[in-house]
Order: sequence, then structure tokens, then C-alpha cells
Amino acid sequence: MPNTILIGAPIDSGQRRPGCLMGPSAYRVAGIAQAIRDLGHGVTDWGDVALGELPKGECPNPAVHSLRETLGWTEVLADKTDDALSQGGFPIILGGDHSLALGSVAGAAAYAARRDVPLFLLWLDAHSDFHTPMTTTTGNLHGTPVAYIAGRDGFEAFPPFPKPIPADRICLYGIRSVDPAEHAALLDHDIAINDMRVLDEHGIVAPLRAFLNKVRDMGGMLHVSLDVDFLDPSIAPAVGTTVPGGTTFREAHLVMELLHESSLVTSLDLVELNPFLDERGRTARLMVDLVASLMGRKVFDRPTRSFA
Ligand code: NNH
Ligand code: MN
Ligand code: MN
Ligand code: MN
Repeated sequence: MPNTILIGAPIDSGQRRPGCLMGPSAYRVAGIAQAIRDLGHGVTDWGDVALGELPKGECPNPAVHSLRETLGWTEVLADKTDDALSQGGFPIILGGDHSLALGSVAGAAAYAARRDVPLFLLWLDAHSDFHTPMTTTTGNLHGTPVAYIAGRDGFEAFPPFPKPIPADRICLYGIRSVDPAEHAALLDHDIAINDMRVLDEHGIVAPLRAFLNKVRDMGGMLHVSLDVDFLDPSIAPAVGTTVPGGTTFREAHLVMELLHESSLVTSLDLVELNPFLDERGRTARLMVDLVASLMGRKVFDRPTRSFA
């Protein structure tokens, strides 16, 4: 397992409720580095990324806010994520709202493109985040990264996405809130949409296995973006956009264990944690425990457990 590199991304600007910028501190207080070390992995904490001078940029949609901050974060996080991968590391980006994925996935895509390896994306989220800056009605850019990553038009203010991920290499998982404009656009793309209807019928394992098998067959890299609202609000209250009917404690751990057994995950975002909304740190601790499952923590370590 490569050395883990923690990258703090204290970002609030992709939405309107203050608090996500405390996310990186909450993960550190909840013991993320030690939890990973306890599993025998090396950990280096690069600290929190700072914004430099803001790039210029304009968007014709007047609803969009904080565009220049978002552009600034996108550039700097793309660079850091690419750097971490180029050093042979396993980057974990500690958010921060989901707009950080505009940068982290761009960085992973730039790295993958240079090495000529196909990049896949697993989006664990209640939301599809498939707006463009032109279609968003809230103006919150945390609702746009999947569209940027898939190469949709409307991101003219942003750096061109290094090598857009083809729709059939993107898997949305846990979806239960899609806006009309996103819905229409998703019908035009071949993205795997594992909404809760699909997961209720097929279970949490089969659709994920099918996607992971595809990643393996193509020798791909896999970026996982974990939004706190993927989880049911009853177990993860510290998020601004709670949606009922999310994954349970056990389902979420099972997803992480399958990801671990696959050995395919090459970078990870932890996003949308708002510690101001938490109850005695329980959401931050749950997210750290999920990371531990993804990195190999088990109750009982069976000597041979092949990933079929
Ligand atoms: N679709 C809504 C919007 O664009 C909500 C997005 N909120 C999220 N995404 N938390 O994960 O504003
Ligand atoms: Mn660099
Ligand atoms: Mn999201
Ligand atoms: Mn969400």
C-alpha cells in the first residue's frame, strides 16, 4: 500500500452554509492519521492547502456565487493531488465542500492521462452533482463536479478538464436527489446511476462489484468521492444537505470493505462534513472509521479472501 498523503481542503465556497471549512480539523481531531497508521500504512499530512491570488473569471449565470474562489481551489487542488500521486502516494483530500472535487479529480485525471491509464470515478452521494454553472439554480458549485469531470459544456470559466472521463467509467452510488436539469442531462449520458431504488432491489454489493470488475479488467485507476450525505442522516447528521433514506452503517462499511479488497482505489475525497452541525463528533468519527475500513480494518482477518 502506498504512503497516504492527507491534503486539507478547508473550502466553504461551493455552497452557502458556513462550517465545512472546519472539516480538515475535525478529521484530524477524530484521529484519521493514527487510524491509518494503526493499519500499518505510512501517513504524511501536508496540512491545509492555502489559496493564492484568485484567478479572474466570470459566469453568465447570475445565480453562481464564489466563482473565483472555486477557480482558485480547483487549480491548487488539481496541482496537489497530481503531486501526491506523482510521488507514489495515496492522496486523501479532507474537505471542505464537494466543489473540491473539481480540482482533486482534475489532478488525478492529469496524472492518469500522462501515464496513459484509464481513470474511473465512484461518486458516493445522495446527489448526482451533474449541474453545469449554466444550469444550476442554487448557484452552489458543489453541485457541478460530475458534469465538469464528464466534459460537459458550460465550464468555460474553468481550466479545460485534462481528459474528461467517459460516461461509462463513472458510477453514481446512493443517489436520491436529482434536480430536473440534471435528470434531463443524465438521460443523455451513459453514466451508471445506482440510485436507492436500484440498491434496494439489487443490494449494495452487486452493482459495486460489477463496476469494480470493469475497473480491474481495464487496468484502471479509481478515484472515490465520498459525500457525507451518502450516509443516512440518522447516523451522519453533520451535513448541510441531509436527504432521508441513505445508506446504513453496515451498508457503508461493506462498500468500504469491498473497495479495500479490490485494491483498486488510488485517490479519495472526504467531502461535505460540517462539524458545526455534528453531535459530539460522531459524524467525523464515522467518516474516519469508514476510511479505516477502506484501508483494511476488519473484525476478523480471514487468511484468504479473494475478490471474485
Ligand atoms: N442539486 C442541488 C444543487 O445543485 C444540491 C447539491 N447538494 C449537494 N450535492 N450536497 O452533493 O444545489
Ligand atoms: Mn505540482
Ligand atoms: Mn456531493
Ligand atoms: Mn450530496
